[in-house]
Amino acid sequence: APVIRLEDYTPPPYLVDRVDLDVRLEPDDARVASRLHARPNPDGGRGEFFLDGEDIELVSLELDGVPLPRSDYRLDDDGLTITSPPDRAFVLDISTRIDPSANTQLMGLYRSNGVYCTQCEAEGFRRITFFPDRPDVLAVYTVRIEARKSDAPILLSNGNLVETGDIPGSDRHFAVWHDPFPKPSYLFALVAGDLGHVADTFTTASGREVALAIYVERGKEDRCDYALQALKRSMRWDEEAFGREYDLDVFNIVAVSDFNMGAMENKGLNVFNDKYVLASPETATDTDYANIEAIIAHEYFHNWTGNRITCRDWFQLCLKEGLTVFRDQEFSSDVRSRPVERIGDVRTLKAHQFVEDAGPLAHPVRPETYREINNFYTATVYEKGAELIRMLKTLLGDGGFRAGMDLYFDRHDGTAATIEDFLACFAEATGRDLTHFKLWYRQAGTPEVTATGRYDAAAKRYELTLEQSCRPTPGQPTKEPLQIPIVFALIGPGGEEIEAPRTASPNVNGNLIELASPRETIVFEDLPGKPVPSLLRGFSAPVKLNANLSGDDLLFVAREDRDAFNRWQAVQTLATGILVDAQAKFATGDRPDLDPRFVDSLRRTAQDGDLDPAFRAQVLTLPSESDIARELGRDVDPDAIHDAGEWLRGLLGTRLGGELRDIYSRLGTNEPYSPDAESAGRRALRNTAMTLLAATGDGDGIALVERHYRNADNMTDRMAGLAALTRRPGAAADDALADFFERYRTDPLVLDKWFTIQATVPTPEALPRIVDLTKNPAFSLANPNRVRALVGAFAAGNATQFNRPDGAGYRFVADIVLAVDRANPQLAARLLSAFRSWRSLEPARRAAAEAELRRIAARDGLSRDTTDIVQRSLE
Ligand code: DPP
Ligand code: ZN
Repeated sequence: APVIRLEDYTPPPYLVDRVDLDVRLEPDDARVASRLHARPNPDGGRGEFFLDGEDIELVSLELDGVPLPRSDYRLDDDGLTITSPPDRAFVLDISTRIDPSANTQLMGLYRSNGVYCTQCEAEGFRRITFFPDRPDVLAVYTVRIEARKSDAPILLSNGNLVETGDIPGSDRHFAVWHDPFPKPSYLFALVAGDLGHVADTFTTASGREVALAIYVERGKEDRCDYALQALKRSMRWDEEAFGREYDLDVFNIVAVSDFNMGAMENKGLNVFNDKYVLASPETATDTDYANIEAIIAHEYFHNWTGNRITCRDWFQLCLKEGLTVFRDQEFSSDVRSRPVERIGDVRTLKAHQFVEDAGPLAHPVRPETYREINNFYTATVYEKGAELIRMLKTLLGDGGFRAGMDLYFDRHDGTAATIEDFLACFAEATGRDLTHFKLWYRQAGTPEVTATGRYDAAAKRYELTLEQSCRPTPGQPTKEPLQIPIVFALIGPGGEEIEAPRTASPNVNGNLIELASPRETIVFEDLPGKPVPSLLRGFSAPVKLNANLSGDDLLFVAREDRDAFNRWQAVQTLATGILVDAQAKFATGDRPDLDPRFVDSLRRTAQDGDLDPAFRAQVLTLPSESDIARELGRDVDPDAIHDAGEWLRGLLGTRLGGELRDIYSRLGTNEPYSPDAESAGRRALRNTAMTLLAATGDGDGIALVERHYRNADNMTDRMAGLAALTRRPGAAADDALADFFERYRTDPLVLDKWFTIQATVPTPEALPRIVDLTKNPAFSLANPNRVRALVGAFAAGNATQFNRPDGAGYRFVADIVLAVDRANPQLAARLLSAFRSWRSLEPARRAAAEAELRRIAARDGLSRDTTDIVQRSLE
């Protein structure tokens, strides 16, 4: 596949102002008549008019009502070229035939459980009709859908419904939808089928009433309420936090069971993976509820950041995604607990984005080349993209940030914009020069910041030296220093914050240090005593900080810092140090020991009733195996890391046994389940306590977990119990798994949890069992959720077994990648990216992983998606 380069961007030679679609649906024969009102682009070059088209059959083609002679166009695998279009406005009538049932890629128009639906981002519209399928061609769409009433009583598309009717003398009917807002083709959507729905209304700040509905497969209507309420909260929040109102008369959401992504923000018709809509206390965990709320919000927020203002080209993907992730994170922080959200977001960032940045798939937030855009819906574009917006806000302040956003909405509404356009709004609104900041978009890799402090007691002076560096990433051997906002405080010996410490440094502004050079020393004067620095508060920049704090200082920060994030971070840093040492000992057969002061620190947090239970749960949750692997960075031995984690959890379960039992019994409740953040926080703390008690492996702990599983009256508790029981294979685990299957055997989304639990059992029994599960009738390689629940969870969440020393884990995942690739390349490529850390493994595993990557690379007929990932992984 050719490399596509940002620097090669040219404006489209022809624009399309209006698209009239007429879609007639049959399960394996859909006819699409498309009328394009096109004209030469005054800002574009002249010449041929290229319309993308893929896997579709051209039935007829007319220009201004006259069939176009064969000599006036070319047809090839990529699309249709009109060789000499008129030099004035013209109308193209294109009719095509497609087979929705044969579409296993889940891009374009396909059928999912008997429901017709579409997915057009990034390049799916070309699988429906011939069109200049690029985001800088914005058109107003009118869509007529026709289908058999029995097959598809519900007919939906973007915008507002303008007409419905029956086709006389047949069992067919139609609906016409009109979307007045110009949009790129990737935001087109159509859904048709026999769907149930729930409805509500929302009145906007200016008093307009919007009809809301969520459509689902029949029988699932009673699981939509939480999503519907979350939608209303999102709509209100965007008015309050960003001054953005909804703009159509209707807002529809559809949940389908076969979907490559989480959800899709099509204008007025969001299409969701059912996993991120459907919830009831019996079927969804607290985490599911939180994800539903965040993703409903995310897709809704795209209405302004993505739809009203879209991207000029796919290199600008972060323009909508990073910004919209930032917006959904802020929403969740406002409706839940801000520090707990931040901790969760940072955990996610480090677990996915830092790992991506450290391996062969590293790329800038705004990539400058790609071969397959589907492979750039990444943690870097999304999560690091959101961190860049957060830094911008930190640097400009709340007022400056809001002024820049207002200018952006004002100036670019209705257009396809770039990162340059976006940053120019903030520069203009605040008078700040953002030239240096822009490097964050161009330079890949996780910067490392090292801090060294020196206190001169006689002079009452504290010198803080900050250094930054960044390792090479593919295509970027040398790195330039970045502008890094470090929110900080100096904490005095009694735990008090030293207000506005005196410094002559021009790079300190209140509680913010702006580090812009490779090395900077900041001198603080007139201090009351030796301070402990609290740096990178709230994780103010996506960097790896080495604060060089002693164990005593970290314990002090864990206890005294007013910044909750840094209290949590101090405990994580201590735990990471303990686990890194312990895994080295386990690797050589030694026994580690544990500093009792660390245990005391956790005990204090566990018992502190003034703290939010959700926060206490976060503090008691140790760094994951992948956190430790990332910390080590090379010659990783996943078994040693696992042993270290088991040892530490078991020891904490024993040493904190009394406190944990106390938490467990005190937080038990007879109240009916409620998914709100506070109730969820109490369950999180109680389940964390239970998990630590189970880790001791003693009879009492196991008995407690068995009771916990059996008595659970909601999915959060039941899953926590099942997860704890299945860590150790045996009769108790098998009984619980059999019980769980019987309870939920008819519910695919819940069975996904059952697949995932078994995929992540950290013992050698896991792999043969997973191979067996691929033959279970409830499993299907055709359904992305099933594949991710079993194979994806194994590859990404079972470090010891995926990385089995005999290479069998790699072989299994590679086999599945190859089996899935022909039918669904996006899914295959996504699974394959689980190999991205292969170079950091110890030599034997490294060789075994490489052999599987090479086996995939050698396969004929590999998709572009998978070829791109495998080649970059091996480079
Ligand atoms: N649907 C995906 C998202 O919302 C891609 N736009 O992030
Ligand atoms: Zn998005």
